[in-house]
Amino acid sequence: MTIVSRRQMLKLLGAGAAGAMAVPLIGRAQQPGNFVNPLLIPPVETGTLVQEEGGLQRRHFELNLQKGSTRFLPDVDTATLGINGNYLGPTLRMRRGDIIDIQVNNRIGEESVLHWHGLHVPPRFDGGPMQSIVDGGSWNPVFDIRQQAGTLWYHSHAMHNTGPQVYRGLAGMLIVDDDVSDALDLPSRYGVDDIPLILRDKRFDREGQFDYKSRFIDSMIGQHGDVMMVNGTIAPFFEATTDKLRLRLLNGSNARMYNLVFQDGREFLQIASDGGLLDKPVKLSRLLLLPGERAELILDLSDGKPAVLRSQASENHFPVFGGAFSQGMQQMHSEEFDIIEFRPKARLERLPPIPEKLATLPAIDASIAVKTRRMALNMGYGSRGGSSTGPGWGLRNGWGGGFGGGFVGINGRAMTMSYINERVRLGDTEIWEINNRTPMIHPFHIHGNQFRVLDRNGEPPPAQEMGFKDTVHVHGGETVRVLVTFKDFADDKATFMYHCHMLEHEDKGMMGQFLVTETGA
Ligand SMILES: [Cu+2]
Repeated sequence: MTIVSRRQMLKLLGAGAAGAMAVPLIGRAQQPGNFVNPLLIPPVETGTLVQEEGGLQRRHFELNLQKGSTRFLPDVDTATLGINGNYLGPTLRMRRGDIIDIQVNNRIGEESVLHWHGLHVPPRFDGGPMQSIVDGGSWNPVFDIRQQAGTLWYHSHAMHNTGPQVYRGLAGMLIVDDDVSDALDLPSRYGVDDIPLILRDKRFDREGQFDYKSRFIDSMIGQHGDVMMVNGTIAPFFEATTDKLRLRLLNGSNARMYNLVFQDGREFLQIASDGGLLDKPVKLSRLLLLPGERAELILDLSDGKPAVLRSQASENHFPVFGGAFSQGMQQMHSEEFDIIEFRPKARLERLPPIPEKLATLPAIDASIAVKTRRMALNMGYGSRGGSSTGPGWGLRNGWGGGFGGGFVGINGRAMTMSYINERVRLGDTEIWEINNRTPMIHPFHIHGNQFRVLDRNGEPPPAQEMGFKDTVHVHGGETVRVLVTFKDFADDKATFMYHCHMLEHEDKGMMGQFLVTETGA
């Protein structure tokens, strides 16, 4: 998958010159594994408190979507987008009970909008494509925080243009705090023992600029890059001063999945999923994280040895078939690469043990569901077999028929702004049955409300999927059922979205919109 060859990249990097950096490329058999750059920690933005009449106070944020340039590679400035900066955005920090107002100013030269991924907010303030902000315009959502502490994020949700904008940098982390999590004695010093990790893969062209979707395969399996970054840092390391680290992982990649392990096979604890703390820590040695998903992990460094986080090959649940699409999928599942090294200092501060009880989550009770709504994920593919050799893509390469028109959708429809796919009654609990009728894995995201996973192909989900989630991965051919309650916010006009979080699929139409109304009609 390497477009810039190693030789070209080294040339670009001025190999031989003093201070030249070896860029570890994904997809190479041997990773250099030399982590040379200190991990950048995004700045925190807590907003400013504004007093209102009646003793209420608001937390006011000002977010500027802007153009910039960033030096990822030595001696090359890459054109990027950022929020209050050149690339990515600050970590927004808010508290349960806060009244939030956010002034979003769009100055990027094209329409955009910010979506608060995982926040339970009214649809008109959710930042879907309906709230699109023209270039030079502003948008001012106001909402209060009604959910438990957790690691969320925010990103562009521009119609047909989310992939390119997020790729260039319109994304950031959003942390919700509350009294329950504060009382737990978890590592919580941001940038010291509580570390944001935004995982993104990039591909550069020969001029050192982002190379987006230059190949047909990029729209099929989604945009994959060959340079791994964390918080915009290539080949990063983090020097730990404590014997435990809380890692807030966000898969902020357009399409790449991570099958996370530590190189030495060490176990770790998962303490939170998308929507916040689990009821108790889950011990794992491997974690699959798809685009849009988050996980909070506890890494134990008390042995004083460095720990390297890497992505391992993952199981492809769909049989191999002929053609370029299948080949791309196999590559997606087989790539292995290093992500970041955690380097313990000689003397480590000892932190208290991780509590055995974390949050008290409501029981998962499917019997209160009033209906089951079916969501079939579709891609037009494979109507004709064929050889994977020969020039070009298309019929002869087995990705023919349906994909000739590039169809990607849900329940046989590609998203259009003028069509409301589903109508839900306020307060109802429903089962959404997500049936993946494609050969590839997709992360399915529902806006507005956190959900619980009921089962995968009829089997109970693993413990780490038993907490609150807003994005769930569904393997090729698999059926996943989730339980979701549509609380608090009805609106006759503004819709919520549901979609695949592989952004190239979302942009092509693997998305739909639903209204929540008082009557459900
Ligand atoms: Cu998808």
